Amino acid sequence: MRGIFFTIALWALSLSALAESGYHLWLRYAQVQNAAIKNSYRLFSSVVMKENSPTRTIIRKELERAFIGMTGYKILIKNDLAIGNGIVIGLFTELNLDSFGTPEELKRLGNEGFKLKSVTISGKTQLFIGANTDIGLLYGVFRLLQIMSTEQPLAKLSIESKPRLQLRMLNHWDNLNRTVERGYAGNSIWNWHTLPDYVDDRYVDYARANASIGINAVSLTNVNANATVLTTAYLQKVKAMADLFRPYGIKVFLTARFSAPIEIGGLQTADPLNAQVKDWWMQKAAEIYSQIPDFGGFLVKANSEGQPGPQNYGRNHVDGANMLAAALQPHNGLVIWRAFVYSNETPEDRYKQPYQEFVPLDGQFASNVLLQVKNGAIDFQPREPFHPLFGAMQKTPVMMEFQLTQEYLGFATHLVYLAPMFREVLDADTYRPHKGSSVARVIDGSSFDYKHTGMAGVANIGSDLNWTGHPFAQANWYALGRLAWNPDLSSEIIADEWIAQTLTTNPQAKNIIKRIMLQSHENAVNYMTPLGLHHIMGYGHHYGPAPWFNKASREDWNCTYFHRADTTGIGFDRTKNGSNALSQYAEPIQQKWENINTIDDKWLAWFHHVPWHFTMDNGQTFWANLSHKYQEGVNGVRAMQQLWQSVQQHVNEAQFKQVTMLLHVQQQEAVWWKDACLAYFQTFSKLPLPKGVEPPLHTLQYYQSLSFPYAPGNGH
Ligand code: BDP
Repeated sequence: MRGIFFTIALWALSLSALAESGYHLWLRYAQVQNAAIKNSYRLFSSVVMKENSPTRTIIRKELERAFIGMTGYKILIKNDLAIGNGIVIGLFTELNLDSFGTPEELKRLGNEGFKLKSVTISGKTQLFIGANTDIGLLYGVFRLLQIMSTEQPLAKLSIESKPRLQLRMLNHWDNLNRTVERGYAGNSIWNWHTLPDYVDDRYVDYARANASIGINAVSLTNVNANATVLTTAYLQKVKAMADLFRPYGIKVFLTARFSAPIEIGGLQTADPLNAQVKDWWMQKAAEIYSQIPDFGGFLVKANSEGQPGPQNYGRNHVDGANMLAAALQPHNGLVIWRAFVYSNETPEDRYKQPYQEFVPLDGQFASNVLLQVKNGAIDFQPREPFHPLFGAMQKTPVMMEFQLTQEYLGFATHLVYLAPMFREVLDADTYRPHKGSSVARVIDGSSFDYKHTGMAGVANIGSDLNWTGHPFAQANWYALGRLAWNPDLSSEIIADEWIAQTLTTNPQAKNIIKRIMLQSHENAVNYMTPLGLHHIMGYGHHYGPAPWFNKASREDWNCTYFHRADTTGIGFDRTKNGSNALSQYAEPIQQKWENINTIDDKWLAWFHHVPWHFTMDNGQTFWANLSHKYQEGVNGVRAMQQLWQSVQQHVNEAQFKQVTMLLHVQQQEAVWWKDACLAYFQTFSKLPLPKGVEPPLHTLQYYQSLSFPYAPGNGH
């Protein structure tokens, strides 16, 4: 008896420990705090739905779990509601509700859209959830649960929603040996060794989390690809995952190593124009689709950073992409070709290379090819101007690649909410084809009528109990899904939703946490790379500051290549007098950014070699402004620490403690960044630190002597 009691107690303890760990993400379904709202939810615990598909079983289970968690009530599945309160779930054809809209209007909601509508008859409220497909219903139900976990009333709902982008995708950079390139949250969650027979429950929770925010595509493997995943044995493993993800509306993609025909196919070449190579890919595609009929397609990094590609055979990106596209086309598969290419053989500003490479090829790609473009032209920097390829490819669908894993933003130890950064990029006006054509309009297909649209986030997920290492990094995964669904959503709304579902519904605490989140990105930019500085982090691992670094095997991997500090000033001249990367942007942008007096401060050192004594709008020199920005970054983190202390009673103990410790680390690292960068740049400016800027704690030599051979994320 005592034994049983002990076991139950342990079980209860481990359950609550799991609840406190962040494992449940934004699907925590915590007890509703507002008593009136909670009571009103109980009225909706009768549900009418035919359970005739795996997706509907998922819906029923999710509703059960959520209702128990939020109201303590178990839902009752009924055949009809007569005139009682409750929820009615069904395809539009099943519901046959006139007030939903005309057949044409409903059709326009597509395969993934849904409607939520409350109808009150004789004092009883019925909430209808309708869609054209079961996946639409799943999305509708998740929206309902989001509304409930943010404690809003259900009686007057009238919501219609459909995704603006077709592909809403996570790109895992996970290796088959379970290391994760640029992963800071443990190992890969994919246990390739035990698949396909052992399918970890965690994959289910992963699929639930993705479906709840509309993510419908995942690429499982690193873009620095390993051909082994395309072997028959591994395809069995991929199939097990695809089968699991299917009823959640999630398609699986794989990264295709361009040299796979040689490595696993026994051919002498991977030349895309070679008949045997073409045939090999045709057969491979057929094999994949025989196992996974809805396989999404291939994500390809070619001829970039040592990855093989068509250029190894004197062919171009079109030759490579179209060869794969031809193999996938009979099965409706897609090729997602990455535009992150640069070569050090070309003595050209790295900024300019992707545009130079791809713009001449516009119009030549097959109709099932998308070009995946990083938000900026260099590489996921803390803040980067939008990539000039957005708006420049009118005939080739361009999709967005954001990085959720914080490779350049403090790993998983810094609290950096990325939605404001994503917004800044999405809102940027490309002026192509005309003013008002924001990056969001380009990627949602409205500027150039793209056939395919999408947004991908490089995942920040690992085997850590809370998935993302930093509890707040979950918000970046969440934001990616929400913005891919609706690229116009504000950072504030996304933060509101996430906080209420994940941390607390207390209004004051929510506001404080939101303040922390909304200022966090600006703070990080300030203490790392203010006023347009970029790529001055540690070599290889990218941990911490190393602006002095100049020993890389290629010039454009050196920090000194990017900041170019000398006694006259600092920054990369990309104007007409310099590399002229600005010429790749539309005329109005060129004009504004070409002039050091009209360019936004935040882009200064991206495009100008700014004299140390240059007078800025506030009347102070660039050096003084730079120094103050670094200090502002540090002060900002200290402010976040204080704000966090004030919410202690409203968040769970374990996460409170975790974030407190992480903010402490962040504060110390912010000081390190400020001190190391200012100490180093001062050797060029030869100017004193202005008043209000704390002097460095150590000498420059000390910062230069630090080394981190085991910094995480190198993926080896
Ligand atoms: C860089 C990363 C590298 C990736 C590369 C990519 O440092 O690990 O392989 O991006 O996107 O930022 O391919």
